[in-house]
Amino acid sequence: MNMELQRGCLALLLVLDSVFSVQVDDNYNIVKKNINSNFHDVPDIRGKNNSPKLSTPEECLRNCKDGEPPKTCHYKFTLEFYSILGGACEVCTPNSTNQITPSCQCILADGFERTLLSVNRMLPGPSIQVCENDNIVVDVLNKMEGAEVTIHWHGIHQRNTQYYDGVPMVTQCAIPQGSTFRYAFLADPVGTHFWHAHTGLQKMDGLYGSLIVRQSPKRDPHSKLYDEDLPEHVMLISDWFHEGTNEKFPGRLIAGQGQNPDSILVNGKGRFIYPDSGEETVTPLEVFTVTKGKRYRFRMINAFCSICPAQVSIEGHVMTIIATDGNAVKPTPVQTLISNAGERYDFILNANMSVGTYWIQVKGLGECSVYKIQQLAILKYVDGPESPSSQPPQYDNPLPLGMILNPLDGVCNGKRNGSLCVSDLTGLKRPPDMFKQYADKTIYLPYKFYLHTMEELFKPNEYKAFISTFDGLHVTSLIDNISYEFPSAPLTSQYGDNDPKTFCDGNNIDPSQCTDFCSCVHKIDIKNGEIVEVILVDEAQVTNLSHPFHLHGYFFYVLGSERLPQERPISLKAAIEMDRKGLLKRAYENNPPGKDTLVVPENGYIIIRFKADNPGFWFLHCHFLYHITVGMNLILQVGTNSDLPPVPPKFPTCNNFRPPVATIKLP
Ligand SMILES: *[C@@H]1O[C@H](CO)[C@@H](O)[C@H](O)[C@H]1NC(C)=O
Ligand SMILES: *[C@@H]1O[C@H](CO)[C@@H](O)[C@H](O)[C@H]1NC(C)=O
Ligand SMILES: *[C@@H]1O[C@H](CO)[C@@H](O)[C@H](O)[C@H]1NC(C)=O
Ligand SMILES: *[C@@H]1O[C@H](CO)[C@@H](O)[C@H](O)[C@H]1NC(C)=O
Ligand SMILES: *[C@@H]1O[C@H](CO)[C@@H](O)[C@H](O)[C@H]1NC(C)=O
Ligand SMILES: [Cu+2]
Repeated sequence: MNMELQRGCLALLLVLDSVFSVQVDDNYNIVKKNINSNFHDVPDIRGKNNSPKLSTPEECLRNCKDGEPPKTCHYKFTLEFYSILGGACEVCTPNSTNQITPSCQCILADGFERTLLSVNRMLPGPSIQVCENDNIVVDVLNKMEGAEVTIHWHGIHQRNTQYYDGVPMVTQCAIPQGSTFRYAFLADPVGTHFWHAHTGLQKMDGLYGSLIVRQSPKRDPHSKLYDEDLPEHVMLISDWFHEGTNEKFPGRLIAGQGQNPDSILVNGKGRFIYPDSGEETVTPLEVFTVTKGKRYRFRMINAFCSICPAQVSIEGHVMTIIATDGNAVKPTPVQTLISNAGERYDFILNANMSVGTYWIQVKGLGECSVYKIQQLAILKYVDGPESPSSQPPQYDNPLPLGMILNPLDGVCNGKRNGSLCVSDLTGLKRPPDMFKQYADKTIYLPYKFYLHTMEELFKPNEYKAFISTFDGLHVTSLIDNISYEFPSAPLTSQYGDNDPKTFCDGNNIDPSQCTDFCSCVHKIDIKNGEIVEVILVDEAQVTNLSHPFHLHGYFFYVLGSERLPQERPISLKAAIEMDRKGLLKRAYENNPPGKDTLVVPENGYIIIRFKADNPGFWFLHCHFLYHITVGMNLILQVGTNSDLPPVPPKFPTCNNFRPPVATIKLP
């Protein structure tokens, strides 16, 4: 059978039975299961002797071919408290990051000694690099003293594997110390994704890594635009403290206020200049090697956690954007790429300059401008010198800006030359129904900070979550006047074990339950299959602070995005009024790319749509870590539990334990 035909049949099968998925049998052969089977019926692939057959990175990292059977890519993540510049650095110096089991367990980061959380004693953690529709299995062993954890696979839609989305108390109980939780899901959709802890502040202490899903050249609309798509050209950028994240939570008032980072890392590497002495650490910078005359696909992942946007530029080179969050876009050249926590951008770098070595500058913007936080990396041509001949770019004397993607002020195409926004990018797919005039359901979601007075916050018997900001303000995040609370039992697997009174929906609230501040399990119900429009409205209006929102389980499409002038503060009421008058502009004719993470401009709004065809409990939240901790989250419930595949056998359970006191019989 020819490949095209085979693919057609497969597609048909997929349509006919929605729970079709690719499975492995006892001998690690791929078997196709159909109706009513699902991922969880896989026999324990550890086999009888319980010793896992793990994949090396190379087995699954390959040139993806059409018609090739999917592989099972099975990895083990061991999570620990660990040390930067620890004893391992007396044994060896790390030289490669694309490993599951590092040959050297020394982590250098930016040369500043601290404790971190590590996966397999690496920073970033192991990179997962697979082909479309491979079967990813990850055994997460929690060896962190006194800590629980879940891992979210950011960008993976978890269709039919809703139990593995990694949101604590929404899709699973957190993994307790000493225990292993086996995640298993299909590598879908394709694209540049990443994985990270979704519990507490652990992500920023080191629990993150890349997750790359490639496709065959035939299925990649841009394959002719580049010669190489190599694992060493994944560029994961992250912000970094020189102390544990808990030191900044809820936040100090006298020394080291706020939650702004000390440093930035590029693939876990960098240097640090001590502000007082001007001395610089001597750790290696990340080096991206290219050969003159070739075109390379780079895959940039913004794994920042703080509120700082990140600005990337490469000396003398253009970045031609070809995809974002896994969605191909019309190739768009830019010189400066600004992104926010959780976003990914793929770009082509044409190594057509003279053989040499060039600077890559990664600047932290927004609050990071106060301490001028930046990091450098190197683009080295084969046969070029070890370091660039030019002076390293400084924070205040950066590489030339040229065309900017995502300028901070949100002023883009048409209104000003020299900058583009996501809404100016052109997607290559136009999903049907998405751009019809009226969505089936519209949800307005204003969000803001609730500013506490000390008297009101520190009352006996009240324990409201809060963070203290840089300015010493004590705030809690509210979406639609609600600060998100955890359910007591995970909704995918133990919905009925929750007290229904703990749920609330800001769009449909019982006034006796909530007025101007309330905290509850914020959950909005959506019918399976509806086209849903969400209008996020920035009532927070903190100068130069724009919040990136991430939706699990879906791509969404941006119909509108606008920042209002300072003298016209936006509010829910103003947005509804504008919409009534037709002033919330929806660009029906545009063809925006699908995204899963996008920033809402300060004092502005975004209008996003998605087709709710993936049942489940999906988190929608600000991707700033400290905002998550104070409730800038909610759950979109699509369909009901009966629309989900069966709960995996022996899936871990948890809940409150509160037997009536009168029934307790002490011995
Ligand atoms: C990296 O280090 C390991 C051992 O520490 C060594 O075997 C390997 O050859 C090194 N690789 C490179 C590319 O230098
Ligand atoms: C190098 O490639 C870029 C991007 O394709 C292009 O804009 C630029 O003109 C090329 N430069 C030279 C010197 O050929
Ligand atoms: C952008 O540049 C073009 C060509 O130089 C010019 O015609 C146009 O007026 C400029 N637009 C703005 C908003 O400055
Ligand atoms: C939200 O709180 C504000 C005061 O902070 C109040 O004016 C408004 O009515 C509240 N909205 C709802 C839906 O309760
Ligand atoms: C906001 O950002 C702009 C541009 O980066 C900067 O000029 C301005 O000083 C910032 N304002 C505040 C209050 O930080
Ligand atoms: Cu936020």
